[in-house]
Amino acid sequence: MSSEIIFNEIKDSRGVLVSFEGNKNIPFDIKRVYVIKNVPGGMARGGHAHKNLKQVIVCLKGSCDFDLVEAVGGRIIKTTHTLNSHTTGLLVENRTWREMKNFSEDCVLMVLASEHYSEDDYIRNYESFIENSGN
Ligand code: T46
Repeated sequence: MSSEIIFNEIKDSRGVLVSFEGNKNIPFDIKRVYVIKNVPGGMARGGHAHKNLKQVIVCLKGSCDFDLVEAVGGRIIKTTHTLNSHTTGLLVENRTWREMKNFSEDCVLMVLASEHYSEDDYIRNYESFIENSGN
C-alpha cells in the first residue's frame, strides 16, 4: 500500500544533506528522476494510474496535496497526503490512481521512479481502473 517514508537529515555547520538510495531508503531500483515545478495556481495534475511504475515523491520546496485511490485486500482505499518537506517521501505503488492539487506557487517536486518513461504504462480511465481493481 502507498505510504510515507521519513528520510534522515545529515546536518552539520555547512548545512543539511539528505540522501536517497535505491533499494535502501527507496524501496526499488531508481531508473528515472524527474522534477515538477512552476505549476500555476489552481492547476491540477495527475489523473491516472500506472500498471507497473512505483514512485517516491519528495517535495523539495513549497507544498501540494496528493489524493490516492488504490485497492487493498479487495477494498478501495482513498487517502490524501500533504507533501511539504524534503524529509518525507510519498511512496505511490503501482495500480494507484493519483490526483495532484493545491500546489503552492513555489512548489518543487522530485520524483524517483522504478521504471523508464512509458506511455503504455498509463491507465487513464478511472472507471476501468476501479473495475479492474477487484473488490
Ligand atoms: C506522477 C506525477 C507525480 C516524459 O516525457 N517523461 C517523464 O518521465 C514523465 C513523467 C512525463 N513525460 C512527459 C509526458 C507528458 O507529455 O511529460 C508530460 C507530462 O507528463 P504527465 O502528464 O504524466 O505529468 P503529471 O504531472 O500528470 O504526472 C507525472 C507522472 O506521470 C505521474 O506518474 O505520479 O507526475
